[in-house]
Amino acid sequence: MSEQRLPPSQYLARGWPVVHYGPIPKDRPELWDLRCFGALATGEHRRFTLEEFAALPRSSVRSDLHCVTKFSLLESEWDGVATQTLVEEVPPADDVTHVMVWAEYGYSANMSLADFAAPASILATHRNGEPLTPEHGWPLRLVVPSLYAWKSAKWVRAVEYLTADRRGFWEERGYHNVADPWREQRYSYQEDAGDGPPLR
Ligand SMILES: Nc1nc2c(c(=O)[nH]1)N[C@H]1C(S)=C(S)[C@@H](COP(=O)(O)O)O[C@H]1N2
Ligand SMILES: [Mo]
Repeated sequence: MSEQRLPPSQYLARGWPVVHYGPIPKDRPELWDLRCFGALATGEHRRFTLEEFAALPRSSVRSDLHCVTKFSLLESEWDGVATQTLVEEVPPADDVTHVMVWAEYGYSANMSLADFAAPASILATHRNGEPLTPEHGWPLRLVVPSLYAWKSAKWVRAVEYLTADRRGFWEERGYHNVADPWREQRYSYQEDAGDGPPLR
């Protein structure tokens, strides 16, 4: 059962490992906001306070996280705001192809708009009924199960709509621009033409 949900070379995590680069941000709800910028249909930026974000329609999905270091966390129940809901609330311009998700301290991850807004993708506040803990991304983290988990940014603060793809934090530092775990797209040297913008 679970075996079929494990992409090649992945193993089942014991518990829920904590993986990130840099410090865990302080929880400062009064300063928190989520910004949407870049190529919006309206041409105007949008900003949600914690309260405004909490008023958006909520969803729940069951999905997996696959870390490029080879552990996978299977079948979590994530609650939050579906990325589809955000995209409906804040429509991108017609020529948007990708998004850059921004987190605290300048962490970023790029992905296609299709992966970002896929039905299984969610901006999560809870896992298995429990609020996220600070080390897992409280107050808001992305979960995009179709891509390696470095794309599932914790401590999300902004979503930028892009009309051309641009590399995020790890995608500039040797990791694969697309990062499909089922195709083991781990490193940038595996990229084919068209998988991403040129590396500098
Ligand atoms: N802001 C931020 N988000 C991040 C990371 C990070 O370094 N910074 N690491 C990513 C990586 S590599 C993984 S595997 C997952 C791990 O999520 P977890 O700690 O909740 O298991 O978070 C991702 N999100
Ligand atoms: Mo990871």
